[in-house]
Amino acid sequence: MAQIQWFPGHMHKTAKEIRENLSQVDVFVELLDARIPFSSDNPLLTEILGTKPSIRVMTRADLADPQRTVYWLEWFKKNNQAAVVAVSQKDREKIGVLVTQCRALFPDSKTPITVMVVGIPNVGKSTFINILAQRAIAKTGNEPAITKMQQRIQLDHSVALLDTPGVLWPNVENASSGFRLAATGAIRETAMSHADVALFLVRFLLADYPQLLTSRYEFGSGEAEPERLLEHIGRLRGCLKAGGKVDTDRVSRLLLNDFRSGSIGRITLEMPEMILVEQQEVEKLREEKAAKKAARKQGWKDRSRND
Ligand SMILES: Nc1nc2c(ncn2[C@@H]2O[C@H](COP(=O)(O)OP(=O)(O)OP(=O)(O)O)[C@@H](O)[C@H]2O)c(=O)[nH]1
Ligand SMILES: [Mg+2]
Repeated sequence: MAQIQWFPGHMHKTAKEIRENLSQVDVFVELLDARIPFSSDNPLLTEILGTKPSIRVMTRADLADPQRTVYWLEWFKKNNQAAVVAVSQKDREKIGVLVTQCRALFPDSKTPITVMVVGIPNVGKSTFINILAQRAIAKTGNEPAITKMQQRIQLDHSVALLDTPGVLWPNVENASSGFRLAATGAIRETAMSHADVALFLVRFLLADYPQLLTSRYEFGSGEAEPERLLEHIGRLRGCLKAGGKVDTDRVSRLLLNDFRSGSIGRITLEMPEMILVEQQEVEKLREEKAAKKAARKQGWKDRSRND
């Protein structure tokens, strides 16, 4: 499976700035996407934040499968992760409480505390800040890389918020994670093939949410195969090219938009057990790569000895 990679210059800059400003930040609020709790958990950010106090919040709970969200919350708890809660942009009160909790970590502080909001692109950082500020102070938008630089927002006399641009990581080793990040909208559209991402999504939905697919796109058993189903949706929705052939790019974009807006239903793309299997595969690939590299190196040594 081809890997999707997207790590533009401003992300390098953001990661560097977060590192440099670490001493000025009191608490981090790290946002995860409830539809991809693992793939939205950026190891680069985890490494940068180190042992600084942080609260982790799953956003877009309104789009995620509620049962799976409960499962993930339990899993995070069992695995001793920093406090994780699930919210949607409608949960204004719940989001407000989070800031009170941040502030409570520093009961003796005479100066305002600084809370930096971090996370992958498009996860809802600026929306989260606007909810707290009760006004549209940070620019938001339904695509990644809307926020391009840090922005400080003084919430009241006791808390200042820092909005940051989204950060991915330079090398998403788990190819499936790359596809899930693309499906949820964390990766710039130009960095991926819509058809590849749509086929990945259809394959997953056929396995995990067949009933949602059936009720949205009315199809029979003859179409229950990813390529044929995409073709069927294309015909159903009139995504056709001149000559009547299905426009694969158009139908792929339609499917991705349906998924992102929640029109197919509430869907969570990953579960802890599935990630465990994937991680083992990633580890295997990593070992194979290392063995190949070592063999190449040995080959060079042997050749130079014989020269
Ligand atoms: N359904 C739903 N949509 C949300 C939620 N939170 C944010 N959004 C939407 O997600 C999109 C991205 O939100 P932003 O706040 O711009 O995301 P961001 O993390 O600041 O994005 P970048 O600055 O580009 O990294 C917007 O269209 C929001 O309306 C949520 O809880 N539920
Ligand atoms: Mg933003």
